[in-house]
Amino acid sequence: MRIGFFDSGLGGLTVLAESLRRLPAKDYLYMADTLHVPYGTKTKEDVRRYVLEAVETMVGQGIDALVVACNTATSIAINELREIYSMPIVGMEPAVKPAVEMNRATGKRVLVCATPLTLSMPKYYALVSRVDGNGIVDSLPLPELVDYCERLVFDGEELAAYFRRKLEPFDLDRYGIIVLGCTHFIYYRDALRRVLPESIEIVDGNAGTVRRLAALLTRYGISENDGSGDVRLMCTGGDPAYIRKMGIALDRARTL
Ligand code: DGN
Repeated sequence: MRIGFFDSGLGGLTVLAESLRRLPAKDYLYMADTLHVPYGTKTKEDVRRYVLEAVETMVGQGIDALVVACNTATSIAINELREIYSMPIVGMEPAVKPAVEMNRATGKRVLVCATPLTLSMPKYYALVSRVDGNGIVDSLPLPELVDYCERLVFDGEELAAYFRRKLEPFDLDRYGIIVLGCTHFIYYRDALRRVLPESIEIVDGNAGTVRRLAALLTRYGISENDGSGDVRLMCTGGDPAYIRKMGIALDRARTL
């Protein structure tokens, strides 16, 4: 029984790392759509096509469950994937609901960081209008962060300056939580921590996604312990240099 994880690039490895902690005995196939990364600045139609093609390739390699470890791909293609395939499928969703609930007592605002495409999709509007009755949620697109990640730049002064520039328009004392709504952004918890006031919490949806995966496997009658912990990394285009990069990023993700 093999679980497929899919992302445009290196971001979904942070979700895979969480799954390796929670479900270490499963077998995994991770696919990065290297030929088309980044998704967040492309059109909806193009991303839809890329996702369907990549998942078809993964299914051809043999997977029995799928985690769409990309918020952008989830908002565009998850419904269609569920119509096409009968296997368990889990997607990502920015952790806006828990963030709003956590902030209820303090009256502070929530800042959701994601790709421009995720933040412009009806799925995101629907989520925010469902959970944000008091209008405390603001959004910040950070497309350049995906590029930093794909270049394995996880730290340093250039990055700190980038964060300071992006956060400059916000009065951070009014915020209680920052939501990382893109799987590429999970690598930047520490770097963000260093430029944020200590009182701001940083949350993401990775643990929740893996909890949903485990619950879904149970519902499908699939045991948590029927694999050997094998991890296979693939990418569209099959560039061996990119596969090596994925290995480096996965090692890093496992330390987060
Ligand atoms: N990692 C993806 C996400 O969670 O939205 C998107 C990155 C990208 O391709 N822009």
